Amino acid sequence: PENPSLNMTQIKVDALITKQFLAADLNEIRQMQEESKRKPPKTEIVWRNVFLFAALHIGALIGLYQLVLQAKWATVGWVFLLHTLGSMGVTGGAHRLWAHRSYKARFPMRVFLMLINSIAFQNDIIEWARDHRCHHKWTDTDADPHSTNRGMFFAHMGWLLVKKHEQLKVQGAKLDLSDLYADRVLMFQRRNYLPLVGIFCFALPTFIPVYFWGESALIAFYTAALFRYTFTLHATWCINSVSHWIGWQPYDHQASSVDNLWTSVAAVGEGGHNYHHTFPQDYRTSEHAEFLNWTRVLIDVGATLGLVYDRKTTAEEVIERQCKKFGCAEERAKMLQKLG
Ligand code: ST9
Ligand code: ZN
Ligand code: ZN
Repeated sequence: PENPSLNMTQIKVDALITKQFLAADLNEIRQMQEESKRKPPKTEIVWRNVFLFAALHIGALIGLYQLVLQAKWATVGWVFLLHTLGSMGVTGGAHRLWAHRSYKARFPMRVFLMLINSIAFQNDIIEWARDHRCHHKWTDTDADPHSTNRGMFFAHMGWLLVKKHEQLKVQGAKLDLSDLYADRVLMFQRRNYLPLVGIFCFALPTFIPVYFWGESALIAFYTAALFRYTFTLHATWCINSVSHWIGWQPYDHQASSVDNLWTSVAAVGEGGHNYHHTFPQDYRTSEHAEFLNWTRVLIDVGATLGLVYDRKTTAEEVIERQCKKFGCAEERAKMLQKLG
């Protein structure tokens, strides 16, 4: 059998040097962080979003009630499947492939990822990846769209309810996004975004339970569309709040990011956030085992099928050097023993 490591690229230089797209001057970042602490930014609420999210959450609560008490078992499974697929479109697609370029994917795989990404309705992938590159490059400054400097509610979802900071727009404009604009799959998604999310986030999730197992249309809509969409949003947002707050920091004690078991479970493998901020080019985004990283399993299956290649990992010597200099080797060993 073919050696799977053959189409992997091992990164052997220190992470801070190789962060493609992301390399920022550390002193400049410290200065920007201090500045954002000194001058708390003014908050300009976008009421349209406040009302839309409030309505969505009321719908989601009705959906949760129906899911627990009224829905058919097949609908419960359907909700779980849609959350998993939509999340993988975010983690495997928008995040690991497009924002970070941590592996390469052939056309059919990119189309698949773009379609399941549309289930999650989290802005089109180009916009998602632009914000995310800003988050990594200028973490916890005013140029970070969901900076934890502005509190955990802001980092979680508050940032989607207010105008963006001017610094984010100024700094973000300096990013090179040409790789994203050059991908015709992403341009297709951008041009057809509303019909795509209409179909994949709302219409199909409602229609399939009605057509195939006779679920009531209202129950299907509230559970598989509204509740499931809201649940996936919160699982994603937890990476910005909980995963910058409570957990392990074996790789970098200075960062706000942490490795957290629960966010790994809810976000199909994205909870190894201290590792990920330290080695953002690594397609695994953590050192945790497969059961805490289903997105890695998806990418590896893609590689077995010949649809994925050039998966980037980090060499052990680099991880060790990093832990010794900026983190803690004992904490790493203890965490991996506990979480697997
Ligand atoms: C959602 C996204 O929920 C969630 C992302 C989470 C990210 C998580 C990251 C960490 C996790 C990683 C692991 C994944 C885990 C997944 C787990 C799965 C379970 N750079 O935005 P506008 C400029 S979406 C440069 O209108 P406002 C640009 O010129 C939910 N420039 O700003 C832009 O024009 P254009 C559904 C930038 O007016 C112009 O500003 N979606 C940048 O301040 C205007 O942009 C929503 O709810 C930048 N980064 O409004 C929509 N940004 O775009 C919510 C902006 O033409 N959004 N510019 O180039 C909005 O309504 C608005 O964006 C706003 C700000 C009100 C928040
Ligand atoms: Zn982060
Ligand atoms: Zn990332």
